[in-house]
Amino acid sequence: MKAVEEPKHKHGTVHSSAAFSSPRVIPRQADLAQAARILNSGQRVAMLVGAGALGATREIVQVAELLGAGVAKALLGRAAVPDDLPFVTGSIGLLGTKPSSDLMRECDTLLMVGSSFPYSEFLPEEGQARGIQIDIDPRMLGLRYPTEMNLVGDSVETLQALIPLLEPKRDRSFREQVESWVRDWWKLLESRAMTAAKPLNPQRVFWELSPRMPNDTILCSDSGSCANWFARDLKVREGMMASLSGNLATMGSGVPYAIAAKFAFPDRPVIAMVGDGAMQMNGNSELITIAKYWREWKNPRLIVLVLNNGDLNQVTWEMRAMEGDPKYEASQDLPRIDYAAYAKLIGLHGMIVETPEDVVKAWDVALASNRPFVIDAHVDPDVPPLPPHITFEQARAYVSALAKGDPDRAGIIRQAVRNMFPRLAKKAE
Ligand SMILES: Cc1ncc(C[n+]2csc(CCOP(=O)(O)OP(=O)(O)O)c2C)c(N)n1
Repeated sequence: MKAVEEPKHKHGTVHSSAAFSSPRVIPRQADLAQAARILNSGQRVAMLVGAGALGATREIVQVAELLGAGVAKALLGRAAVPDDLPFVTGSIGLLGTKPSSDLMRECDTLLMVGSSFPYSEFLPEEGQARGIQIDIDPRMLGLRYPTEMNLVGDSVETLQALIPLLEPKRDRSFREQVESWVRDWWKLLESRAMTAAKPLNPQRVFWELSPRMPNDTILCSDSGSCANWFARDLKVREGMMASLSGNLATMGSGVPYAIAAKFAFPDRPVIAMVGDGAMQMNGNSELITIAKYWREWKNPRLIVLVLNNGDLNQVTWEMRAMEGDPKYEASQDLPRIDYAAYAKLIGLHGMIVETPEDVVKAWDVALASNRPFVIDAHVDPDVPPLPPHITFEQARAYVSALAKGDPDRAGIIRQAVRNMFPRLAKKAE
């Protein structure tokens, strides 16, 4: 017997179905063969992978191995391939890495998989590279780069069908070049993270997290300056998940994303990275949501890292770099709040962090906590979220912002000197 009486067919009623079985979408063999010919004839192959490649880790790695390619990642594909592989160049774009930028500048062939990354200045010049794109959504094909081969297909199945057609590249010199860029970049990031700041360098907070994250961690970033450090400094490993508001870049998404992650995966640790502006917008209220539900989660570990810098910092830097405008305190300054005390007030745990030693302790304590934890990190707003290749116009804009009387100019100059000449700065202190 049916539990619910079905409505009778009559004019104005619509009787629909919820049955779904995902289709098998793979390109024609002739198109795969043409794509393989292009990839086989390339000497310097770059891959760019996005959210559509998240389930295709094994296939991406196999293709990269065969082709001696470097792999760059769009932000939403942050977890598509792990960062501990020597040929993974990391994020691309304004929040991206130098090796990703070099990879795109030096390649002669580009294979894009499941990515809608739009910023053309970070993609190869027209005529420089022959392009191939794979996407399950035909509307995305050829939209970002004048690709000569566009394949509609599921990333896993399409790559699996392509792999037998690929010839292993004998000449590994480009791969070696990519790996040396990647090695140098990680060293540079480490030295930037270890640079002193007042009171704390935000890059240090992210740097210390990488080796401490459990294997099944889910990372959720907000859209402030944390997005830079999330994109560059964290070493995402296989099995982790990582996301942020990739298309809209909306503030205030970090804590709600983390709550959603806990409901979807209550047994996995979740870490949200959020600015103080976003906490004041909605993050603090969402802590109340966490306080209401955390006892229902099998694993109570949910950490909210607050980058407490008293500033709407990402936009302060954008105004300096893009408009040449000094910081406008009336709109950029934020009231100081004690986020750790607020967490305790509503029954969570929390800790203020002001020194590098505190950072290590805070991650260890938070990751072992038996309830959600807020790390209130007092970070320096004068640490610049430098783009991978600072352009002449951006450098000129910074200088003109300072010349126009930026209230933070002393701190910015001190921090710039420390970043560029770390040994010299140490001696002077
Ligand atoms: C809803 C929304 N409003 C405004 C912006 C523009 N915006 C991007 S980052 C940012 C400042 C973020 O400040 P905060 O959360 O304190 O992080 P910080 O950059 O200081 O680390 C602003 C205003 C946005 N992306 N989304």
